[in-house]
Amino acid sequence: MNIVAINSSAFAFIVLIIWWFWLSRPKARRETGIKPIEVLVDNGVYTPSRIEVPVGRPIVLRFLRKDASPCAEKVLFDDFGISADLPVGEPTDVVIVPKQAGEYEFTCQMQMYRGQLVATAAS
Ligand SMILES: [Cu+2]
Repeated sequence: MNIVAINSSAFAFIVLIIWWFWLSRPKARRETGIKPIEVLVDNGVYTPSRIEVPVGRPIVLRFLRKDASPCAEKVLFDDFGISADLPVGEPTDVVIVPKQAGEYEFTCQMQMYRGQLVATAAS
C-alpha cells in the first residue's frame, strides 16, 4: 500500500467536499449576508478549535462533519442553549449572537470534541 497515494487521494476528496459544499453554494451565503466561519469536525477535534468573534453581532459557524462516529453527531453550545445535529458531509450552520465578552465552550455530547468561542469587544 502506498501511503502517499492514499493521503493525496484523501486530500483531493477533502478539496472536492469543500468545493462542493462550501464554495458551490453562494446562495446560502447571500441569505444571511454573514460570512460563515467554517469548522471541520474530524479526528476528535474541531478545526479551528478556538474561534475569535466580535461581541454583539450574529455569527455563523458552518460545521462540516467528516467523522462518521456517533461521538461527533451533535455540537452543543451550553451557554447559549444550542444543540445541533451534524449530518456527515452536510454543512450545518449554527447562528450565535454572543452578547457578552467571554469564552464559550462548544463540545460534542460526550465532551470529547471541544472548542472555544472567544467573544471580544470590537476595537
Ligand atoms: Cu463525542
